[in-house]
Amino acid sequence: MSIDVGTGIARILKAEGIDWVSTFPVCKVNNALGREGVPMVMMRDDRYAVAVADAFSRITGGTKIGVCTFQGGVNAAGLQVAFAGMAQAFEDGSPVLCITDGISAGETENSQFDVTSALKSVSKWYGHLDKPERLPEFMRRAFTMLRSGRPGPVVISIPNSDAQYDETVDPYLPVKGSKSLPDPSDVSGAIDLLLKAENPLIYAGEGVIYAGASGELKEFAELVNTPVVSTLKAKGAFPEDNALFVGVRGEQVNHYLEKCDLLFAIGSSLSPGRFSHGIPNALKKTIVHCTIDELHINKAYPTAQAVIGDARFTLQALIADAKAKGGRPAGKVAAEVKTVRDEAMTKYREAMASSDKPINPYRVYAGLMEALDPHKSFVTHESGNTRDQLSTVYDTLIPRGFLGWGNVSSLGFSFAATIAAKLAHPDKDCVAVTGEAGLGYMLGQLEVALRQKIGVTVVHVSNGGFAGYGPGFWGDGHDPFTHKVLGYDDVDMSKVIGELGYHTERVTEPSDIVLALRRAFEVNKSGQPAYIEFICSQFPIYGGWVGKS
Ligand SMILES: Cc1ncc(C[n+]2csc(CCOP(=O)(O)OP(=O)(O)O)c2C)c(N)n1
Ligand SMILES: [Mg+2]
Repeated sequence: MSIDVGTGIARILKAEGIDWVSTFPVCKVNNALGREGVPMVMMRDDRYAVAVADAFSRITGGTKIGVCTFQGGVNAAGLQVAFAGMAQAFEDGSPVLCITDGISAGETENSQFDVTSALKSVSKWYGHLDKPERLPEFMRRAFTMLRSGRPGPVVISIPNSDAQYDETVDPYLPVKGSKSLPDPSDVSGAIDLLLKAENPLIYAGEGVIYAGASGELKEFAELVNTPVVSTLKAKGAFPEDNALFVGVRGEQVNHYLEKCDLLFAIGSSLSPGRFSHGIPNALKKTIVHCTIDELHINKAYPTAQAVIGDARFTLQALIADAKAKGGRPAGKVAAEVKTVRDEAMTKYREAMASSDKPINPYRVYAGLMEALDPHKSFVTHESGNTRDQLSTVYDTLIPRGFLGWGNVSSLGFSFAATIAAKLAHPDKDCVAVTGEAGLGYMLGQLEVALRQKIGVTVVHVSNGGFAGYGPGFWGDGHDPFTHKVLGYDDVDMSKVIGELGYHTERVTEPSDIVLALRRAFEVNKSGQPAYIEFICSQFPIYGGWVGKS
């Protein structure tokens, strides 16, 4: 039977278990999605259309694929704005499917912006549907890539969504992702090195979360009695109340990265970026690198032993090999982790108990930890101090109880992430913690949560500027001319956002923090979003990243 490509896409998405698509108009397939009953979450700009779908894929660890549509073709206005979201998804390796209008035959080379080369630079695969009957082939390829190997965005561009094809010729059947097991001799070599090392350290990356391997990681770490550091994006991959958990950042992490003679990386590219650790004195250390992608081997550091495969299958094989070789004795490993961690955390724990006014931001984070059930909640940060501070102190007990993001951290993503988290887990309290800059990005999007009745909470650490950018007790600041905005003395954002229809509060008393948060989570239950403004001090103190040396 002959159908149009747009209808074919809608049916294929349904067959693939896609429950909704995020979008910003116009994209020509949207009408077919609507006609076929695929719900659309319409954001208020194209970057957020991508970001919500991207975040959904991250939060579900790729077990569900986020899908978005945006405007393309010769009038690629939407695509040019969406590009920011795509670049971010590509940078962070998120398996999101982006569908856009393609440039049709007879219209190529008409515009200045080169769509093909731009999209190729931010995707795992860019498929331009040059014949309507190839749609099943392209969609099979897209979903195979989204579910296999190293995660990354896939783009399908549709030059003519009205073009007809016969859907009975190549009937679409949903595709499965494939995973690979590591070479047993590599596994054995990795365990031999680990058991020989004096001070090994496990370095867990987001691949552990995508592989659903948190349980295996815990079993492995305990079997070989080795402390664990998680990357920002892997925060929560290892339970942070475990005796072997060192941290994401902070003096204790620096201590272990310096001290280790063997670094055992699992599910991380080991790329020394802006928001990750470098490995100090790497040339004097042994690096075992378990990764899904051979492009990461011998990338920034010489790899002593590579183990290539899916993180869960890899960990299962490592566990079996280490068990056969007797594991590692417990020794004083856990006791040392506790001592070093407690010492490093002392100043933050003091700040978390502070009764200062304006409120110390760490007291807000302590309030979040008190008001939220760590097994039934989702918290994410913004770019700026909220990232740096939360990733230093916020205890995460389950994978994606906290979403750390950003090899580069594009302001505004937290709101998209929180919307996606609530759509993925309607039973969880979902919170975005932001400063002024992130709030500025998300203001235009706030209407979406009201319209869609998505009960999320935005926590604003309101400190009147870009903390640490201007001069203060920490020094001169690196942007002394560009750090001030209208702050809480000038504008009452809780009134502004309250007028939109959010439940809002402005909190100045440290003792009100937990109660205000609880009230917000209560109204969230009925689908009303909340915004809580905490009048805070500028306190740009947090754990650092260890540089590559
Ligand atoms: C898209 C984008 N542009 C610029 C930046 C650089 N940047 C990072 S944080 C920040 C300001 C943060 O200030 P605020 O939101 O008030 O948080 P605070 O540091 O005060 O807690 C800026 C400009 C960025 N991360 N993302
Ligand atoms: Mg600020």
